[in-house]
Amino acid sequence: MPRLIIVSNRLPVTVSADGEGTVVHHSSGGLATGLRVPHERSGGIWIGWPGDLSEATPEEALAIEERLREMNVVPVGLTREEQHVYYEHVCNAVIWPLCHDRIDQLPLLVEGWGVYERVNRRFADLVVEHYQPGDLIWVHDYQLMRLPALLRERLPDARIGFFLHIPFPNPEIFFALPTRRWLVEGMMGADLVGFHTRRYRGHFTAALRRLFGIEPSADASVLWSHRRVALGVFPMSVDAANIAERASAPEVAAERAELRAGVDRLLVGIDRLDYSKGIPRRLLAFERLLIEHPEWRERVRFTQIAVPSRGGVRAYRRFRRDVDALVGRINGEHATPTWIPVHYIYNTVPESTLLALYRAADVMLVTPVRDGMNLVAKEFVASRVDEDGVLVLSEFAGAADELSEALIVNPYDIDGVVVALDAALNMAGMERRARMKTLRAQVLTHDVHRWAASFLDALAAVRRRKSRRTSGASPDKAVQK
Ligand code: GDG
Repeated sequence: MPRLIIVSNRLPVTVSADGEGTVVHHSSGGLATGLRVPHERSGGIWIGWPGDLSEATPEEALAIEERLREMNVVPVGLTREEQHVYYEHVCNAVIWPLCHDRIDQLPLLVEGWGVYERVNRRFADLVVEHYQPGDLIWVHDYQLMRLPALLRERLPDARIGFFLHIPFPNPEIFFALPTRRWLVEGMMGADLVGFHTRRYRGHFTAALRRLFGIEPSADASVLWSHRRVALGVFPMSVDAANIAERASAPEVAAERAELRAGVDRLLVGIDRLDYSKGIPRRLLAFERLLIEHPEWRERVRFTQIAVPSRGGVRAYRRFRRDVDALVGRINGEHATPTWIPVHYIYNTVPESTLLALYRAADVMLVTPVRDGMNLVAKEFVASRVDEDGVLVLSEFAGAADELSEALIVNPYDIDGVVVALDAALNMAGMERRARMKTLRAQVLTHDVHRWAASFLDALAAVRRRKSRRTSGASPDKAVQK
């Protein structure tokens, strides 16, 4: 197996230093889990930002560096200004909303691209410093869209892969970005560009056609500056067998029992508090269920975990206030002295509680208005070793392409969601099990290890070509700015 250089904005570690000591440990996110095996087995490195370490003393900083070296990870430093302009503004206030079709969330000033480029260059410097001929380089996500082209200039023969974890939007929306061409050129520095779904790849090829007048060939690759760039579809997934095992632990069963105490039916939602996840419409659908089907009053509870996210971005602060107000209004209008309909938790919960919630749910609500994949839906399915529980899933989550035995809904159609909720709550055991069996077969056979292996196999298969460099990575023909 060739050595692998993984590059992502955040490192797969959690580091804390507060002047009283340092703690560095592996994080458990989807990417960290999926790439741990190839990272360790290939003897490669992982390059990324370890988080804000400005509170660390010089001694602590040294201790952290030493620990990171042992873990084969290479930290990229970001100044406060870079965290603000590159990460909070360009990445999370501009590219993120655009790629989730939320052009209305854009700030008035769509700027900061010089800082975005500067940070991407800093990542490039570190990759070049550590690169050895024959290595595979795998760049992740929207924070590093310029990196493949910056690397191609300096490592013309390297095999470079890029995977986009969020949707690539319809060009009509993407073209609002003043830098649309420059970002696409950045991605095209790779040999293999991967998306979660065929739809996102289709949007990307439509953007290539309109910006540069190029068409993909039958094998979904395009010729770009004398190189062939493959455009692949790799739906990301979860460590399904491991989740199933952990969800079967006795502690999880005990916590599950506590969560169910005194509740006839439990609905669950688990999301970062992000406007792409569809939480307000989900709450309205739940409220409408209580109004139109009063038989569920005092019998159902809707537990919504909203994980604090991106508090440095104004749109997220505003969104939090809106959700707080909506939960307050619904509970205020519908609660009784012995029953509160919405159990809202603005916090992260420990992993065991997460698994217990998945196991306890009669109905899991995953209703984003747009989501690249959505791993929560797959984690829910993986955890249901009892083959029970109903998944209500938005057609606008990438996961809907694979999980067609879920009750698929349009999250904008609140009446339709109410019908699905009522159907889910009334579904007979036999149907629930039949659907869950099919869902589980899909998730267990298409797990995150298969995802990582299939991307890396495709990247390793890229033919190494002789260096026939052209400047930068622009195509020969341009039809539109
Ligand atoms: C992006 C794309 C794409 C959530 N709450 C808690 C907790 N979580 C964990 C879940 C899950 C992860 O966070 C969320 O993953 P998602 O995929 O649902 O969403 P994003 O964070 O938006 O991820 C998405 C993904 O990248 C991968 O490509 O699927 O479309 O937006 O793993 O379990 N974990 C714990 N406590 C919580 O309270 N421990």
